Amino acid sequence: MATALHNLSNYDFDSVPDASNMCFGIVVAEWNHDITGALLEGCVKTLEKHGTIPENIHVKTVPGSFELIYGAQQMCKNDGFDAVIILGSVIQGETPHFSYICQGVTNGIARLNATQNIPVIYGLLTTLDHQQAVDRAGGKYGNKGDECAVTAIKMAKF
Ligand code: DLZ
Repeated sequence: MATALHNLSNYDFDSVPDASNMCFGIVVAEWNHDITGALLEGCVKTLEKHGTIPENIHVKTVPGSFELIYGAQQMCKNDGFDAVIILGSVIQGETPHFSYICQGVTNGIARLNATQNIPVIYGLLTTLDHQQAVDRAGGKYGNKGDECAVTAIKMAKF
């Protein structure tokens, strides 16, 4: 295993299984919609690139990242989905609110992964400012939405 993984970057975009028979649910937060919209675009484009048909990509929005937990839990009840992806962007402000939301969402999604029957992929950007989010939503560090799509396909095959 160690040898097989030796030359990979963080994300191996080359050995992604065929996703033409897969079905995904995506929950997206409306807060920081310029960022979450870009994450969604990358995610959908990457799922389709690997064969998923548009009819099998089901997108629902929630107001903020904290609601991603409930949204993902509801989607996990859908027998037809192979994986659920959450996409959100929390940007640090002047109060500790940032930490509470980040921790709440992280713990909530971790709990779903431990209790539900399908994987829930964690696409939450937690950044210190808006530019760091832009850099990770189609900017100089790529698009976390693409990475979530690849992760969802690989985990659906797990
Ligand atoms: C309240 C809030 C704040 C301050 N910041 C963000 C943010 O940066 N990103 C985000 O997705 N949501 C934020 N929210 C909204 C909360 O996630 C949530 O929607 C509300 O607290 C209502 O439960």
